[in-house]
Amino acid sequence: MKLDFITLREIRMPMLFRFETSFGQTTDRRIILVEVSGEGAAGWGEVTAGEGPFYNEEDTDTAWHVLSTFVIPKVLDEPIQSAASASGLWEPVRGHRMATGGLEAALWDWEARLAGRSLSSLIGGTVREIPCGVSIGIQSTVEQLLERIASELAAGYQRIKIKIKPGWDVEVLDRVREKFPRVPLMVDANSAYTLADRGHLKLLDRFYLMMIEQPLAHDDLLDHAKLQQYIDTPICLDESIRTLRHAEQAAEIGACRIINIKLGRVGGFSNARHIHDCCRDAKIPNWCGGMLESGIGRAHNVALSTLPNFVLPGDVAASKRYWKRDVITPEVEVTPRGSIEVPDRPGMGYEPDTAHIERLTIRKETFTCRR
Ligand code: OSB
Ligand code: MG
Repeated sequence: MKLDFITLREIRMPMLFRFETSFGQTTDRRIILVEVSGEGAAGWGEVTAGEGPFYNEEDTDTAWHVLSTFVIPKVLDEPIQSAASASGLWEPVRGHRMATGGLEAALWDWEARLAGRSLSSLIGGTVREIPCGVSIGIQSTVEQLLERIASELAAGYQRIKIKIKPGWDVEVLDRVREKFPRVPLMVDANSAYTLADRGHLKLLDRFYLMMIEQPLAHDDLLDHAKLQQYIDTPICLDESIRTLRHAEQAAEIGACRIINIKLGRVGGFSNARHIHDCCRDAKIPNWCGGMLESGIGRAHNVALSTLPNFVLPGDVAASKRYWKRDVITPEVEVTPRGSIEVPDRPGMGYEPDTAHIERLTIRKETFTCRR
């Protein structure tokens, strides 16, 4: 496959709501979009890094720096056999997986378009309609949270995830379960607790949650294994699973019963597939996590969610939950059943709205192949 150029764009997108987690708040996204172009087709990817290094070590500016300085020059210098093998080109780069994952995803979209196939089928996806859940941030009051839950359920979403932190957990869940005793419910702590809180976390067992996501440190496996021994609620790991090795080790020591896979966190589709296969063999169910993506990243999440071990509803929701106007056409829509019908058009199955993207762009750089 012959690339002609790669373009990085930073776009700014104001969110429709403030999203609060145990590690911070987001209202305005700064998103890097990666466009790869050659052989008469273009592919698009999204870097899912946050505005600051609080979910993981990356942020929008580190991703721009690493891509433009170390990764893109290499990719334009060497021939590319396939998207599946492309990550070998930047193998010497340690970490920075959201940066490289955005480029890798663009190469997959490009390859799928060149082959006239859907991205879902190219990665080996089989599911035609994916189940959707929503992630609801920490609210100012419990009443507000209860209202948000009611409106998401009315929109059809199949499960509710609420963010928790010390001081916003047991009492809040008491109120949620009082009002919604039967709703499929889970919580995400984004590493807000330590193993010393195990007695407190044990109190969550009475809410028969589907899972508790990432209760302990972002880079820990061992304490999660100890906690999983102590509580009945299944632990789902998010932040802690960055490589295939982490998934293998988590399975081996029983650090979790569920793993959420995020394309950026693991550095793209190739790594995501390896982790997926490991989880399938270890009988650990997967679901697709979200990073408040624009339509480009959202479209990639839809494709990823079609792999067969993605059996639980993901945090992949409709464009209109996040944005006044998304950067793709059509926008990602959710059925009244709370699902997304997977497009079978070529590539990611949604077209980048380049005119709108251009209006949102605050920085742009094109790197041309000189071979
Ligand atoms: O931990 O899953 C998370 C958003 C930003 C950073 C981390 C997380 C999240 C979400 C939102 O939960 C998921 C979404 O709706 O995109
Ligand atoms: Mg999470």
